[in-house]
Amino acid sequence: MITGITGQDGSYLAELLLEKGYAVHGIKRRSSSFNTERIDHIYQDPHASGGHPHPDANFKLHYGDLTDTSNLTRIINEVQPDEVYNLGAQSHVAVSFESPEYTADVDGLGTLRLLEAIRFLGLEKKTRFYQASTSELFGLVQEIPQRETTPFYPRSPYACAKLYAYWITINYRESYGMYACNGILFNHESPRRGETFVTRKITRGLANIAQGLEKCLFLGNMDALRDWGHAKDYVRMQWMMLQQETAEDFVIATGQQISVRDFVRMSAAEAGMQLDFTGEGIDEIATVTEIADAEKAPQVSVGDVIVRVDPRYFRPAEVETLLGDPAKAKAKLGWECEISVEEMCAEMVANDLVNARKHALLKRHGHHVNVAVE
Ligand code: NDP
Ligand code: GDR
Repeated sequence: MITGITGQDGSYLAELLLEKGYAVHGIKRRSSSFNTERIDHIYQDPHASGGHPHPDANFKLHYGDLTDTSNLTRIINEVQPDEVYNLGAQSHVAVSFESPEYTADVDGLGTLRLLEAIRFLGLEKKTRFYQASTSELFGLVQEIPQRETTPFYPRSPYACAKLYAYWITINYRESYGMYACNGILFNHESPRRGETFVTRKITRGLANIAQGLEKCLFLGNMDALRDWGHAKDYVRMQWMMLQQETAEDFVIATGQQISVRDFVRMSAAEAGMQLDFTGEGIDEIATVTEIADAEKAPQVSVGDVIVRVDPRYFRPAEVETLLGDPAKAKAKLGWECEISVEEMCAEMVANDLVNARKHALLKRHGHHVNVAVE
């Protein structure tokens, strides 16, 4: 059973588990518009054959919400899951400053609701539990690189909620002998990454600029340093963590970090443009110095300013630097990251260029194109 099945990680994890022959149950939220775009390709329409519905398709979705105890308890009772992956969350750090109480409810108490439902239903010896913990717990870092023993210093309502979830997971393991563990995952991205997280905002924004759909990308703190991996590598580790003899917590990271600015530079190169960064703080800009691939970037000229800073994207308290040490995961589980940040960036830009070309074509034919930015 996967909470957050409609999100980036939920979609990759569902694919992985289905490949392994699992029956996968996902919890999705009711939404006024479709929210299953990331999993539509694996969903088997029960009516697709035109005849009677197939009741035993391996992939089932249940309406639910991490704020709704009775709903979660009912679904867990129905499904009797062997493994629960709690990936559902209000996962945006900046948004957590706007909605701190909701974030605490979903990300903190939501975890307790699942653990307590498992215990209440007498499943504590059957159901294994994975908690999506985060490098945001390290916040104002106390040690470089960060490992399982590094003290936490959360810097946002999101991180504070996830701190509660981290400890309540350990508490249920120690109190009730549950197989419950935390994956302390550093940032991981992909073409399925939400459009308002910085990597996807950059790859999508630059692809749109290259194809003439936008003029300029506005970002916040370009000095922030992150340890970025690929979501596919990280969901493999989520599964591995539930297959051990005893439950333990693991840091999952690449061990390399780069700045937001360098991710912009790398993405621009993938989109056929070379950039020069000048100015400091809120006056920093990126100017195009060369068009290396005019087929990718037909709508951009040398001298165009295509990235600027907007202080609106600064956070009340920032996490400036994160760098993980995945040594324990490598030693104990043999896990290693297979996709580099350069390969991931290339995949993301290629995907966003395909989308941008489609949108540009529609626009040329007079259709309205939504290139919403945030
Ligand atoms: P996403 O934001 O892409 O997905 C979050 C999922 O949670 C979505 O399916 C969303 O539904 C669902 N959700 C949100 N609120 C609720 C709610 N109230 N009840 C039930 N479901 C809800 O996140 P990722 O896939 O990137 O991350 C997965 C998990 O890992 C999250 O818990 C995140 O905090 C954590 N994490 C992520 C990292 C990363 O770099 N990606 C790193 C470390 C931890 P909907 O689609 O309807 O919005
Ligand atoms: P993060 O990811 O906060 O690390 O949380 P995000 O991509 O939002 O920010 C990374 C860094 O980039 C800086 N930044 C901007 N961020 C956004 N979103 N938009 C901008 O315009 C912008 N400009 C600069 C940020 O200030 C920050 O320093 C992600 C989420 O997936 C969490 O759920 C997860 O727990 C952590 O990663 C690990």
